[in-house]
Amino acid sequence: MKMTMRWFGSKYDTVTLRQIRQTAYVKGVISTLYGKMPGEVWSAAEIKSLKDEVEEAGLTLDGIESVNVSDAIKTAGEGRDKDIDAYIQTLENLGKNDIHMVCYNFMPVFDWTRTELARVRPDGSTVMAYSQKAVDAIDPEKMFDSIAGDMNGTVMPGWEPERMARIKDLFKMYEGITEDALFGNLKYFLEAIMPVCDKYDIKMAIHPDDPSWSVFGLPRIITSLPNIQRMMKMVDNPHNGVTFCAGSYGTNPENDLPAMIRALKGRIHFAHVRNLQFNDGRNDFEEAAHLSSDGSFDMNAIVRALYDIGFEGPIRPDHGRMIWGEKAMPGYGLYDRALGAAYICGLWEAIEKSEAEK
Ligand SMILES: [Mn+2]
Repeated sequence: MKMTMRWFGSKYDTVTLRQIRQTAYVKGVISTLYGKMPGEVWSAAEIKSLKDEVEEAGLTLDGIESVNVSDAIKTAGEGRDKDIDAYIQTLENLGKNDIHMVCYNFMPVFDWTRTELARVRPDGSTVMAYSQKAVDAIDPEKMFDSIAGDMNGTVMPGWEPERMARIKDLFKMYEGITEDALFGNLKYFLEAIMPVCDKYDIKMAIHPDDPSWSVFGLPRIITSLPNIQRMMKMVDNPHNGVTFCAGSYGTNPENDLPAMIRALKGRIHFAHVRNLQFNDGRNDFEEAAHLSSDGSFDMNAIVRALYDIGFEGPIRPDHGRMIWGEKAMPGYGLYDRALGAAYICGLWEAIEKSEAEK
């Protein structure tokens, strides 16, 4: 594995490359051209300048999170083929810049869903949290307004104000789209992009839906092992793989995380590792420190499973708590993610050395 941290670019992120470099644990970043709209081509020059900036700071650019997929592609709507052509052109330009991993998602309307961005934990840290009761009570079109005040002045990925302003239209676009139709649209997209992925060895890593079930009646498909297997089988190419996001799959306690990792050997191209605290099963959970005993997951078993399958891709700590007075994008402060990176590296080294002694 290679330890990385997500970085949104110098224009958007409160965390600097210099700070990331000084964690010592983190060797690379996963970044994006944050201002790009889905359907827009990323030029080779823009990608190169991002890569140069990262490398000048003594880090490597180990992948992109995300190149966003347009709603026209997800819904088979007007302009789908034009957007797919743009996506292929972007992959071509990434390939030319020696970038070999792209994380993306196929979630309708909302990316991840949380009902609180700053729930206070007993130690005074704040975390993002989900309450099914709150989701059931809220008008989905008001979801954005309900959390917009807690973003610490940042723009959160998937919750861009321009996008949320069109939310009524977005819901309309997905009307009548079943899970099967969404699978079909994903297949169409993957088949179109596999040739350029083969050409440049670009590993596509789909991010799971978060939480891993349908919200607001929208279809959601990347939620469980059988569904991932269906996705991989329908376009059977090693470049069609997954981002294993422990915190997203783990929202459903029925998802056995270490067993899923073992079953996905060879097709996990990127790993997000974090912990959750369940308060009422999947009806209420909040994010926790990465440390196993602070939440509900056995982090050692998760890291162990990644070690056992010979995982060599980029791994990153995921959402951190907000601690020590830091003001940053919820989930994406420096301090708690740096602690998470240190902890995951510690688990990995212990496993690696105990294996070597055998
Ligand atoms: Mn994730």
